[in-house]
Order: sequence, then structure tokens, then C-alpha cells
Amino acid sequence: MLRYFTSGESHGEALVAFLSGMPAGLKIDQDFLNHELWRRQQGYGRGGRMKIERDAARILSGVRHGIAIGSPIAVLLENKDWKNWQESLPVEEGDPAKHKRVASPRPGHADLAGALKYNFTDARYVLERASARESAARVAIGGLAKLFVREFGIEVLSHVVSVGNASIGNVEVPWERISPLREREEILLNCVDADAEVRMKEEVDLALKTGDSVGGVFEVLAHNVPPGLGTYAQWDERLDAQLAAAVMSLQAVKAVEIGSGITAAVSLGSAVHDEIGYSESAGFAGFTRGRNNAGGIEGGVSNGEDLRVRGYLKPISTLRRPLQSVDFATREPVKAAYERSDVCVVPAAGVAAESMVALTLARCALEKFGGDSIGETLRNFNGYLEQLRQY
Ligand code: EPS
Repeated sequence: MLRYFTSGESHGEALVAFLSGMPAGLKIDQDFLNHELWRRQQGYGRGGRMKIERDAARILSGVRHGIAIGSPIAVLLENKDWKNWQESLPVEEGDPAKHKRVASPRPGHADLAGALKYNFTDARYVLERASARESAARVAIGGLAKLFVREFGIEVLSHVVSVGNASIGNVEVPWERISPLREREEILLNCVDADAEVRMKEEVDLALKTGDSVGGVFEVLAHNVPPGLGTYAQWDERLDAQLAAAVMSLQAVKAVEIGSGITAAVSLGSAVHDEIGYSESAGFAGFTRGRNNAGGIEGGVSNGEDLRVRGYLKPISTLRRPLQSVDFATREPVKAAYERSDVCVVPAAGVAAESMVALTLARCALEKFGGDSIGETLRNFNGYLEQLRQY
């Protein structure tokens, strides 16, 4: 069983991620992991922190001589900013005069809910863990999951659908237009449509000028996913339910859509469901679809079409022109705390969501095909592919 979790504070010494259950023999490409981490740091509208960090995955365990050895993998990501926080956020008690209290909670952030829950009169400890900095750790192990699902021919990538009011429109972007995005050496807003990208940049500029922040929508595609991952047999084993939870768990995501789920709710059945055809050499078992409103999942099971998962991101809650709040100590009205922040993180959230989709697919694939070594897993996978061809 594939299990994973992360630890680390945004301004602590490091982030750590654990991934347990990866079959032995999987080749680990560290340059690929670091490129994934680089991609998460990009995008127009990111804040000052990204100028400080240069995220790199340091593998501590579970990989030897370039391959996974079947034991738990631990990855460490150093926070370069730690050198500026050693006195204000030490592990030891330190000098309380140097601690950086966050005296007034930011509306929209975890600050108030977290302070109430953990009984803090300061949001510092809350934001340190609730911050989207944590998603870097997920991208490191998500990279490992991507390397694993690649063994099955599955590729996972994202693009930006909208930023604020600027959108590519209601179109189904095919994989062939999305895959070239990964070669880009400069990532503006990770959009397939150059005109829309210019409009998206204007949305960010406007928010930047007014001390505001702006959200948007990203879409993750998983290409070449075989039919049969996930199941309707039990509620929590449905692939759409697992993907929704995985993507919703990312910081600032407030809604998740599979395929054309949102427009489907206001359309007639005949306009929504993807008609079935047959052409012997097509896909995994010869069945074809004229369109993919289902987003590659029917009944909680992958159907052989590309998976399409959208995440709807609220605007970042740290505002340069802060909203109204209350001082934790005095209960007097004050402006919410501000240190520094991003203005727009939609492309970065898309990269983090790719990781969550890859981890989810890796788990489902391991459940279906099993195996303690990559050879055993692929033998089982190839047997299943043959079963589909013979169907
Ligand atoms: C982030 C690092 C953080 C923020 C951002 C994401 O760095 P800092 O707080 O030092 O500026 O830039 O966190 C948030 C969006 C948030 O709301 O906390 C990162 O590595 O992505």
C-alpha cells in the first residue's frame, strides 16, 4: 500500500516528505524531481519568498544506487529562508522578545480557526504549517509517483484555465496542446492560449497594483490512464472521490470539478454523456468516445479517456491592503497581519495538484496491479493490458 505524509514549518529548517510502499527497482531521476520543484516555484505573481528559495529534493532513505529499494523513502527540502528565522522560530525556547507574533488573524487563512483549535493567542504556529510552502514537500514525492506511473505510460500535467476574470473559455483542451507546456523554460501563467495568458497577466497586474490577490482555475490532465482504476464497489474507493479529496487538500482550493461537472449540472443528459463507439485498434480495448465530459471517470472507475480534474483556487488570503480583523490580545478592531505574500499562485497550485493526482493514481495502480518489485508490478500490468486487448 502506498502511504505518504509530510512535515515541516514554512520558516523552519526544512520540509520532509515520506513515501512508503513504492516497489523496489523503480529508477529515481533526481534531476526530474528538482525540475518539478522548480516548476512549482514559477508563475507570474509569486512573492518574495520564491526569490530566496531554490527547492531541491535531498533523498535521505529508500533509494540506493539510483533505484528505490522497497523501503520507505524520506525526502528533505531545505528552507533557505531558515537562516533569517533561526532566532524568531527556534526549536528551543529562545528569546521571546525575538519571536515574531502574528497578532491579528487574516480572514481566509487558517489563522483564527487554527488558533482557536490549538489554543494559541498568536497565529504564528498556525500559519507556519497551514502555508502552501508545505506543497513543495508534496511535489517532491509527487515526482516519485510520476516516475512510477510513467512505467505504465501515464503522464500527468496541468494548465491554467483562468485567472480572475481572464479565461481560455469553455473548451476541452486536448493532451497534445498541454504536453508541450512542460518544455517551457519560462512559465508565465502556464496557459495554452497566448492571448488568454496576456489577459491573465493583466488580472495579476491589477491585483498587484491595488494590493489585492487573485485566484483562478487550473486543470490537471492524466494521459494514457487505463480503464479500471478505482471502483464503485465502496464509496471511498471511487477514483473521483479520491481525486477530489487529494486536490481539495491543497491550500486555497475551494472547489474541485471532474470533467465538465459544473456545466453538466445545468445541461440536459443528451448534451453531457459521452457517446460510445468502437474501432478495433483504438485505445485500450477498442472503445471510443467523441468527447470527454466525464473527465475519464464513470461510476468512480477510470474509463480509458484522459482524466480531467479542475481545482478552483480562492485568491491568496494574505493581502498587502489587509482586511479588517481583531487583535488576539485586546479584541480591538485592527487590520489583519501582513508580512509578504504572493499575488497569484494558480500555476504553482496546478503543479502541486499534478502531484496529488499522480500520488492518487500511483496508489490506485498499486492496489490493482500489486507487486513488491517494479518487474512484478509491470508483469501484472501487462497481463491486464492483454486482457483488455482480448476483451
Ligand atoms: C510558499 C511560501 C510562503 C508563501 C506562500 C507559499 O512563503 P512566505 O510566507 O515566507 O512568504 O509565499 O504561502 C502562502 C500562500 C500562504 O498563504 O501562506 C511556497 O513555498 O509556495
